[in-house]
Amino acid sequence: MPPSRSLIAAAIALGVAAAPAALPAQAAGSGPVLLAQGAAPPVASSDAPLTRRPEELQADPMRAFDIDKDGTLDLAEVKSAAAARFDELNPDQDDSLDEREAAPVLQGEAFRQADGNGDGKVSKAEYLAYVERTFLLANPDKDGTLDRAELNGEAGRALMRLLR
Ligand SMILES: [Ca+2]
Ligand SMILES: [Ca+2]
Ligand SMILES: [Ca+2]
Repeated sequence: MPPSRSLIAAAIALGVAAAPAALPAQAAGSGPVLLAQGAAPPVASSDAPLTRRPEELQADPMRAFDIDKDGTLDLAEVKSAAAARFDELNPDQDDSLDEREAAPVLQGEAFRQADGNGDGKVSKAEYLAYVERTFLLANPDKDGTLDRAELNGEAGRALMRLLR
């Protein structure tokens, strides 16, 4: 199995489950990141998507990325998946993708559109901004979520190619 798929699943699972679990590891006040999580309940939801499998990503991206399981993808869910995909494509962690690194998700004109400042690299912020623009194109009814019909439209399919 390609390691990339398990990375996505792990990143999504971490996003859901890691914050409450991390709290007891350090005393309160030890850092701004943990402080921001201070209001989280001590017990993590039992609904963490630990059973998500790589095949699921291929077969049903809705189920794979729909963290709150409401049957639609909202912008936060899409950006969470996009951030995980970006990290996966950026093993040197220099916060930007050159054209070669970005090739699995952005080619040619799409790469140039995503490269907002035209420096020949796509930063994580630029990638997430491009993902957000694509999300808005895929959501013509402007209700804040993408349903299955919208995901199957042209812009919806383009958006899914940015996430996996
Ligand atoms: Ca959802
Ligand atoms: Ca750039
Ligand atoms: Ca919609």
